Amino acid sequence: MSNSEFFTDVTDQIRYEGPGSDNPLAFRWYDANRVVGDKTMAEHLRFGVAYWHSFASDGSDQFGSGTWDRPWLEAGADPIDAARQKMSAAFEFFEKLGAPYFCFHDLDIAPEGDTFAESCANLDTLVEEAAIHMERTGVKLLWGTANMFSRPRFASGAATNPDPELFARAAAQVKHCMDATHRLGGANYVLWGGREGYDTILNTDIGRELDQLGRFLQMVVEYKHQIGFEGTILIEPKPHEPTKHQYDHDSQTIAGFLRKYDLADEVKLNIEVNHATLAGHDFVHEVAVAVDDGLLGSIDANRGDGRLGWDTDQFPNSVEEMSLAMHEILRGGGFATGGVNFDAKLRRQSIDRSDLFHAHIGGMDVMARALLAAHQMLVDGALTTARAQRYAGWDGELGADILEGRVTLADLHQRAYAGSIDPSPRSGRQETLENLVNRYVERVS
Ligand code: XLS
Ligand code: NI
Ligand code: NI
Repeated sequence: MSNSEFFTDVTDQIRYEGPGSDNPLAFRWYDANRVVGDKTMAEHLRFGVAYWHSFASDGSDQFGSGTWDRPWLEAGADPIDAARQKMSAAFEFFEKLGAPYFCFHDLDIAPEGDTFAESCANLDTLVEEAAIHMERTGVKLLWGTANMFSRPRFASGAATNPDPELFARAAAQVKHCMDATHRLGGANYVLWGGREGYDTILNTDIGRELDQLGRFLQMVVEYKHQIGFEGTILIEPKPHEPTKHQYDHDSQTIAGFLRKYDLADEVKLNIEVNHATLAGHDFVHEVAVAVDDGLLGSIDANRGDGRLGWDTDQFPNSVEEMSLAMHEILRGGGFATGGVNFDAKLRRQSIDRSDLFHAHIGGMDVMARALLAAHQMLVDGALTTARAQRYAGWDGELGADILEGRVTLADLHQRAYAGSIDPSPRSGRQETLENLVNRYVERVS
């Protein structure tokens, strides 16, 4: 272990001790090398720590200033020195946690300069620093992304801005951030359209804005091929917040958008739990839609709060919720370039540096346990067999005749009229299946 400068309460790497352990600084379920099916837990889950909430934030909210103990964020330091300190702290954390990946926004790792050129130079400096840390620790990059929502210039959006000068500025920033991600061997590049939407329809031309967004994404894909970046381009759905309406509303909306702009073979989704909640969906719905449409890329594992209507980004703690999502992910063949990142933040009152460890250990254990339950459900066909039986008729003659266009409305009318159709209903067995899922969640070991 290299210099233990910041997280002195954690002296060693977090280890797996098993479900019987009472050690709060040990994994009870995440056993990186345990084989589940055809891969290890580490290979299935591909955990990534999100730089911004964990290292670039200080616990401030709309009503109050920072509360967390983060010496690398203290005011007054030279911005590049401070960014280097922050990076040392981050890599110390990744290494002690045993996280194989991290992910970042450009502005999380490097300070903005007075000009765009200066910002680029700052990013380049910190990217080279990151490359050294990555080499030393073996930690890899799950994805990079550009922050095009915090600064005043992007108040009216980036790609969907009414002014093409702002589109150009955003394009330049994404180009540079893609270069950085490529340089660091990133497995994916993410676009979350934080302000790609609108606050009021009174001043908004939706048709134009969607065409702009489509062209922006085409440029991103073209550039990816130009530089030979082999990672996946991912869009992260979110229905609103910060804008009132965001175009990347949910998985199904993005699927339609990608087809309209001829991007469906090039772009996949980074699906976040809390964003599904905001869209009025269960997380498993968002994942299942993506899996069935061949669009699953990666996930941001967090959760909302049932009483609060905003993106609270808490660390995941429901094994049941995550088991259902992992079941769909495994059904689709698991992650390819994607993984599980914790786009999750501590509560404002969790002020100790070591709270970051407890949060990630808990989240990783929840995901590991969910993986075990999901894998067993899939192996046993607990849900897939029930589904197959429920739709079995569609594999028969009538189903095939309908789907393959061999019968018309009038033909079906004639068959029903002649009494050769059996429309008697069958149970959907929801409660039986809920009990079954609960048994898998209870019994993992
Ligand atoms: C915000 C988003 C953001 C993205 C990356 O709600 O979740 O954190 O994951 O820009
Ligand atoms: Ni979010
Ligand atoms: Ni996110």
